[in-house]
Amino acid sequence: FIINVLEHPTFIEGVCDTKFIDNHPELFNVDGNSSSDEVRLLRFIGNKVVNETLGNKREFDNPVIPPYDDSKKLYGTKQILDEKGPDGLVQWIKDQKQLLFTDTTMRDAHQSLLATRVRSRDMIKVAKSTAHLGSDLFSLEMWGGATFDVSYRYLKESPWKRLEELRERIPNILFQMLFRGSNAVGYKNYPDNLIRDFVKEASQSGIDVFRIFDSLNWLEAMKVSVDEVLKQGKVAEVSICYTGDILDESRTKYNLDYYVRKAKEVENMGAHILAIKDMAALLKPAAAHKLITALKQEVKIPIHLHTHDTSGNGVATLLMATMAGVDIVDTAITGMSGQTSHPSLNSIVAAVENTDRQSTLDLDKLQQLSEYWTSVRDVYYEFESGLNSGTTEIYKYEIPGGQYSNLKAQVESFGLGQKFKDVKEKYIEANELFGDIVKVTPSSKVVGDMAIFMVQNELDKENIYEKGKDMAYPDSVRDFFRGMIGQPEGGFNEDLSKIVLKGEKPISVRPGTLLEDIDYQEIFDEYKKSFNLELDQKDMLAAALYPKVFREYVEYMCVNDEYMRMESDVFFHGLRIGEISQIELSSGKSFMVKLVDIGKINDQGLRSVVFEVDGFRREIFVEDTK
Ligand code: 3PY
Ligand code: ZN
Repeated sequence: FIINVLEHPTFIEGVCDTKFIDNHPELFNVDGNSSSDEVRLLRFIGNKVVNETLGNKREFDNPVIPPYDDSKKLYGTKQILDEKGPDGLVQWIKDQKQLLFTDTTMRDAHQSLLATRVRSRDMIKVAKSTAHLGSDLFSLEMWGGATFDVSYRYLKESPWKRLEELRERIPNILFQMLFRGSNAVGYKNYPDNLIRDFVKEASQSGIDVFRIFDSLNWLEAMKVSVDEVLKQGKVAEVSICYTGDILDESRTKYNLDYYVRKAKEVENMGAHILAIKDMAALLKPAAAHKLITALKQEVKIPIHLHTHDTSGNGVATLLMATMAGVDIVDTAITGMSGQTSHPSLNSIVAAVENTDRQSTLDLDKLQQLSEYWTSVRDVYYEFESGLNSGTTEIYKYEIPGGQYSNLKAQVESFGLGQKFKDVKEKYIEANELFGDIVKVTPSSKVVGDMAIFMVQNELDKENIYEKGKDMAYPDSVRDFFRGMIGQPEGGFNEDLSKIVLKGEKPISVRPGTLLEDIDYQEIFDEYKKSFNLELDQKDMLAAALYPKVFREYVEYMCVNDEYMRMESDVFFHGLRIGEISQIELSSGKSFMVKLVDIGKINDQGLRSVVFEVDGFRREIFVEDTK
């Protein structure tokens, strides 16, 4: 008989230490003298097998790690930064005629295609090949955005380890992260000491280029992060989020003048690079040409363009921007490109061949990297969006790609699944009610929550002031009107603010100035007391950013091992009957595991799962929760 570990009284009290399993052998019913890490491993695989695949795991190709010449000395943009500093790097960028490339495969590409689920294992395996075959890349975007949250929440691995392990294997290419300004790598404003300490720790662990944005393009909110990046001697790449359509003369709020004005402000802030962040793929090709042409005339710092390929126009947008003189473009390796991801790196490299913007990247080498990623991607098939083609619907709704699938799930969770189209229409109306705001994490959530609320309560932009005046609005909407997300361009809709806030006074200063500093000692003491763990600075930052997620991660680690070295097909799908896998634990210990048999469900709701571990038969019983 097996007790569910999560229901064990000691566990519920949250007073387990990392030796929980060793102290509670009664929780497991394993024949033979298995060690506790072996038991944990078999339970992990047994659970996948019983509750997810029932032995019907698909066959996957073994991703081929592209070969490289190990004797070749690596030299790249990272050395330029380390030797010449950020200003020297900026000068080097300006001296280049060639178009420079960022590869987003390890961050935004999988955030946009596979719900951010790509594990460190798959990145680390190809890291050395990437260093050699992609040595002429400007940067690798491999951290930040949602990767931090998802690593702890779903992958049960430390994002800090990912950073360190990749850095060790890729010493020559700049590492770039997406930093949400005052929201760091989270969804709300954090105290200034947390922002500064995070930037410091990330710099020391290997991040070189910080792409900083604010979800309302409110530059005030980015000042602390920019200041800290400059202090750390790293590259401050400050973003302006693109919204609207500068080609549409009837839309006067976010027109060319707006972007030029913002770009000049960014330059005056001391940014090294200006990023145009087109997170919702709204920048049409002709608009890109017009925008980049104007910006190149008005600002001296290099320009880095980020767009997505959701509409199918992404390649054209990047090429038009290239013709207008953009310095650096964001792309993803072909196998991880297109649709909600980014335009293909390989395609743009091919497109600029034999032009004055020709790149020194080698297409044959990029092809090998692409084949690796195509095989890896297959293992993550469950996380694919299911879209088979691009869509121009995004121009109408302006919903960022990352939000689209989340919003659909959110709408379904409210039992409004059949009303998704209505919610999308209300998204447009909610945005208008807010005075047309920039929509990206977290401001996009405010608009999404409002759209759902309007559908639920049959509100529209006319009747809301009367019908909606006594209603309680979603937390995110109230936070927005309280000024906790920042100040939108053109201010708030005062009439709407009154009915949402019901007398509460909004703030007009940066929320960070009102928040108390994080007390690290308090976090340290809490984890020491609850788990007998002594957190280091990186862990404390994670605990401060995501108190609940990080605590759950630690609780999970009390009863499970970290499987960063387990192959992803085993991590997600377990084993097929007869399949053998060599599984290495983080401790360095390794087991040869074969799945022999899965038994029928017994009257206690358990199934027996028979393995062979290093040649010895092992049987465990797993609760069938399906
Ligand atoms: C993020 O904030 O994670 C984004 O990718 C926004 O575009
Ligand atoms: Zn993006």
